[in-house]
Formats: sequence, structure tokens, C-alpha cells
Amino acid sequence: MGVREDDGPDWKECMAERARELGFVRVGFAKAERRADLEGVLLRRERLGLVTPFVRASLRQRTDPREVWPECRTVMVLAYPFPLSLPPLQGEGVIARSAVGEDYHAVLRKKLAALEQLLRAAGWPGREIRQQVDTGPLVERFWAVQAGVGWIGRNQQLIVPGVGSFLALALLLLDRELAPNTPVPAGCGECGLCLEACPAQILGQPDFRADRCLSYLTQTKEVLSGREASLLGNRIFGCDTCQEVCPHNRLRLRQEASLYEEIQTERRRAAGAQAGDAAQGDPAEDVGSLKEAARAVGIRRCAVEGRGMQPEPVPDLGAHREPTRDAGAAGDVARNVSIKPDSVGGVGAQENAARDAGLRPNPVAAALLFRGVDLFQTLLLTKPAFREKFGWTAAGWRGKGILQRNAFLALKNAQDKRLRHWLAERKQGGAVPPLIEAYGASEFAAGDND
Ligand code: B12
Ligand code: SF4
Ligand code: SF4
Repeated sequence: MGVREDDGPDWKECMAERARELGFVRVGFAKAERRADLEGVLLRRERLGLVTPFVRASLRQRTDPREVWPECRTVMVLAYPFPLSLPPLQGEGVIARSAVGEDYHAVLRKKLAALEQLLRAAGWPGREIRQQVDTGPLVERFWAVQAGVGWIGRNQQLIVPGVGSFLALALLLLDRELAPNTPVPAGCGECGLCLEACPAQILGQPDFRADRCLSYLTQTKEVLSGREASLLGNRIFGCDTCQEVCPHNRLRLRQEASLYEEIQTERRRAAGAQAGDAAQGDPAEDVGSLKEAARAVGIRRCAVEGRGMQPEPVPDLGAHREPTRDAGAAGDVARNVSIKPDSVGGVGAQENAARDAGLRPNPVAAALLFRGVDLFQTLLLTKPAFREKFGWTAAGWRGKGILQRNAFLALKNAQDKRLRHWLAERKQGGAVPPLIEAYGASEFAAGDND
């Protein structure tokens, strides 16, 4: 059943407006129908053995929204930016932007529920609205292209014009017809920066070898070859390399760089103030003062400027801003990996509910997120420490062992001398973690490392 303009509000505009208020940077609409063209692509990938075990649904479900929900008439696609984050420090492991801070699946599910509430309040006539964030059967990038949300770059990413690709996608399945948008033209031109930059050299081929992508390798529990293990470098979860070189992400990367600059200025100011001399110069390169400065800058930004750590609005987004809140009550907003949203003090139940509905800013947004993690601490993770640091982030979904394995490989890649003693101790206790045992641990302990 179609929704006519004279039925009430212009629903597409109304939905887009509400979505923007909730922080989505682009939305679009596509007709829910079976797509034989996508089926062809997926079949070919299946025949070539290129489907990762992370995808389990049937071919029909992956290519036809009505197989997922027979009432579905329109697929609404929404793009939500990953929060700004700060680079790893020297010697640290790195987590991809999609996996720092509160798990985007949880964030988006709350935002989508809030959006549904707002639409119901505005009189949306549909009977039901269903959502998908990453883990459902539908191929989200395909629908994002159909809905005109963006185009697929040579790095395989969905790139939103004017925004870039550091974003998550979500789908709302609607049981009413809305006029579909048209796809936007691709914008890679003659560029090939990501092809050169990809450490695994898998871009620019006719079939994307997902099983060789470093993002996949950080998540698989299969034993990695020596080459794969060394290609991981210091990656602990995910890989952002082909997006970091993309010119379409320049605005975002500039924002991150200026944020980092702001923190360094704060460090210098704080060090100067401590010494009673504002012209004191650079403080020692210690992590503690960096975290302190980041905390101060995060709180100041949230409290004074009235925005959380979302990327600043880009020209065609209108005036989206996170509402103001005094972040002073946010409790300990130190380093992202040690903050669990619900454990932040000073947030009452009512405020929590509003925050969960996406209507008030999350005080945790005042905390600046770091992509770096201490490698040795990650290797030594206990279950409670895992839950506290990673359990509520998207980096936690494969469990503690995989992060420890990646930390082990990163330390090995960096030829860190502490590994030898750690291994010797573990072997004595007969407790080398299973996911690490396969990596020539004994040979390494015998002296690789000296
Ligand atoms: C499995 C999976 C992975 C696997 C395999 C990815 C792959 N390319 O096959 C691994 C673990 C490697 C992975 C890695 C990453 N992933 Co992932 N992943 C998924 C997941 C769950 C399914 C993807 C899938 O079905 N792939 C099969 C292929 C065929 O489809 P596709 O690559 O997604 O889309 C292609 C088609 O749509 C086709 N296409 C586009 N238009 C058209 C038009 C026609 C007519 C046809 C026929 C085809 C076609 O082109 C696209 C690109 O090849 C999706 C969520 C979802 N449910 O869709 C997230 C998703 C694609 N991943 C996402 C992210 C963020 C990542 C990482 C960036 C995370 C990181 N930093 O490490 C990396 C990027 C790696 C890369 N270069 O692609 C985001 C994408 C955001 C974006 N801007 O594009 C998604 C959408 C999750 C989300 N909800 O936000 N991922
Ligand atoms: S995510 Fe990393 S390994 Fe995968 S295609 Fe991009 S650069 Fe290559
Ligand atoms: S780096 Fe260049 S080729 Fe690669 S996706 Fe971005 S614009 Fe396209």
C-alpha cells in the first residue's frame, strides 16, 4: 500500500528530518524487491568459496527483503558516523574506528527504536517497522547504493558524498511504499590510492578476497599463516588502512588531527601551569598526561561547545548538533576502553532512559576515544578486565582469546622482549592460551626475540 502525500506529512522528509536529529548523516529509500542481479554476484562468490563464515543466511533471504518479512515494501537505509577517535601511541595496538566506544550495534538499535517512536508519534500509518544492524541477512551496502545513500569505492566501502566512509549502516524495513531514491554516481575517478595502500594487496581484483582482508584475519579463529600474521602488524581488531588513504575521508581525518592538536595544546598548557610557567614547553611524552588532557578537552567540548564527539556537521547535513549538557557530572570520563556507559556516575534513571532513546546526549560522548590499546595488558587480559574494557564495544564480539592472540602477534611483530618471559612462565604452568599455541610459541621462546 502506498502512502499518499495527502495522507498527512511528507513521510520521506519527516523521516529524514527525525533521523538527522538522532545523528544519522544520510538516509535513502529503496523498493523492497527480489534482486536477481545481487543473487548472481553472491552465487559467484559462493562458487568461488569467497563467503566468510560470518554470513549464514540463505541466498533468497540475502537478496529479497520480502523473504525476510513478507509485508516489507520499502527498505529505508540510514548511515551513522563512527565517533571521532584518537590515534594509537607508539608501541600500542590499534582498534579500527568501527570498534571503539560503545558497540555501534547497541547504539544504532537504540537510535532506530527512538526513530520508530518519533514516527509513531507523528502518525506513521504502517503496522510494524523492522530493523537490521549488520547482523541480519540483507546485504546492507547493496541497499545503500539502491537507496542513493552513497556509492561503492574501489576499497569496497560505501562512501557517502560529502561525508566519507567511516560510518555504519542500518536498515528499517517498512510495510508502506515510499518513492525510491536513485543511486548516486561513483566518485573514485582515476584515484587508486587504496589499491596501493592495502597491505594485503587484495583491492582492484574482480572478486574481493574477504578471507585475505586483514579485518577478517583479526576476527577469524583459524590459524594464520606466517605471512598473514606479520601483515597484521599492530592491528588488534579490524583494519582501516584503505579508508585512511581515501580522499573522501579527508574532512573526517582533518577533524581527528585538529582534535589531537587541541589535546597537545592542553597538555602543554597544563604542564606550564604546573610548573608555574605558561611557556614551559612540551611535557614529557607520558600516556597519563595525554589521557588527562584528552579528558579535559572532551569535557570542555561537550560542556562549552555543546557537542559530543560526533563529527562536525558537513555542509549538506543541515544543523545537526548533539544537544548541550554539562559533562561535569559524567563521572570518570578518562579513557574510552575503561568506561562502560552504564557505569558512568551522576546519570539518573530518567536521564538514562532519555539518553537511551537517543534524545539526550550520552555523557560518555564527552570522553575522547582512543584507538590505541596497551599490547601487553591486552595479552594479559582476565575475564573481568575483558568485560570491562571490550565487552561493551564492537571489538568484543569474538571474545577475549582473539584479542589476546592479536596482541601476541603484534608483540611478536614488534619483537618485544617481554614475550619471551611471558611464554616461559606460561609454558611452565602449562597454560599457553589455545589460540596462541599454534604460532611457533616454543621456537619463539627459545630465542627469536633476543
Ligand atoms: C561479512 C562482513 C564483513 C567481512 C567480509 C566483507 C566482504 N566484503 O565480503 C569482513 C570481516 C572482511 C568485513 C570487514 C569490514 N567490514 Co564488514 N560486513 C560484513 C557484513 C556482515 C556482510 C557483508 C556481505 O554480505 N558481503 C558480501 C558482499 C558481496 O557484499 P558487500 O561487500 O557488503 O557489498 C557489495 C555489494 O553490495 C556490491 N554492490 C553494490 N552495489 C551493487 C549493485 C548491483 C546491481 C550489484 C549486483 C552489486 C552491488 O558491491 C558491494 C561491495 O563489493 C556487512 C553487514 C551486512 N549485513 O551487509 C558488514 C559491513 C559491510 N561491514 C562494515 C564495516 C565497517 C567493515 C570494516 C570497515 C570494519 C573494519 N574497519 O575493519 C571492514 C572493511 C573491509 C572491506 N574492505 O570491505 C560496514 C560497511 C560500512 C561502509 N561504509 O561500507 C557494514 C555494512 C556493517 C554495518 N552495518 O555498518 N566485513
Ligand atoms: S580493510 Fe585492510 S586488508 Fe582489507 S581491503 Fe582494506 S586495507 Fe586491505
Ligand atoms: S582511495 Fe581513491 S580509489 Fe580508493 S575508494 Fe577512495 S577515491 Fe576510490
